[in-house]
Amino acid sequence: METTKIKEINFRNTTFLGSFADTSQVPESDLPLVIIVGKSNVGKSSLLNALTGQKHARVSQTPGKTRLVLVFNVDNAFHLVDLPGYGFARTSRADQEAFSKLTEQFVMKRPADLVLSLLDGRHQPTTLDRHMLAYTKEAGLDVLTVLTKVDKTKRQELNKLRQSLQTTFQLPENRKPLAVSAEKRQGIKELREKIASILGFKAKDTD
Ligand SMILES: Nc1nc2c(ncn2[C@@H]2O[C@H](COP(=O)(O)OP(=O)(O)O)[C@@H](O)[C@H]2O)c(=O)[nH]1
Ligand SMILES: [Mg+2]
Repeated sequence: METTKIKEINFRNTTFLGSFADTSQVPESDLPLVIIVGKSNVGKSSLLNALTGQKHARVSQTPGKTRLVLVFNVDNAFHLVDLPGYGFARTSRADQEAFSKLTEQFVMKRPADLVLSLLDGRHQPTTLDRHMLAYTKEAGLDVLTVLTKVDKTKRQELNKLRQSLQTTFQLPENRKPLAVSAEKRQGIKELREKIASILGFKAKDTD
């Protein structure tokens, strides 16, 4: 009998495919699509860089600046998409709507196989966070919540937040919120493993 070897994704083998104004410009592909959503400044770019071990996405000092969809090819296993953040107070209403349209496109036109919904580990989710979670869930997308910047949160607070998220959004057992710190590289290995396993792969153990 032939043994089938499950592919081990090397997250560090990531290439930048390009930046695009909307989904119609994103190159067609049979690879699964993973999108990162979250409010401006929540740590999307930092997490993407920590996951892939490279300085790909720009970590901005000026939140709300990225308006393009950044697409990465992770080890020819999946496409990882960094979406513009939502809910930055100083962007205009039109900009905010453009952001949410982009997200909508990845829900309606090119449904993502997995949504990494980033939430600030220091606070309760904002109204927009709740909307985003409810929206992606209602659309039937597979959502994994990820709490960011947990180096700034006490363990007890973090556990409370995880528990309340799980109850409020009725997250299944296998979609418990993960806690990460891009800065301290906490939870990065676990997140890689989780993403890989959801897509039917394994994650290669790299730093
Ligand atoms: N303490 C801490 N700060 C972080 C972490 N991740 C990101 N940041 C900071 O949060 C700010 C926004 O990060 P960025 O990745 O640009 O967020 P984005 O707007 O969601 O892409 C930057 O000043 C980062 O240095 C983390 O894990 N811990
Ligand atoms: Mg960013």
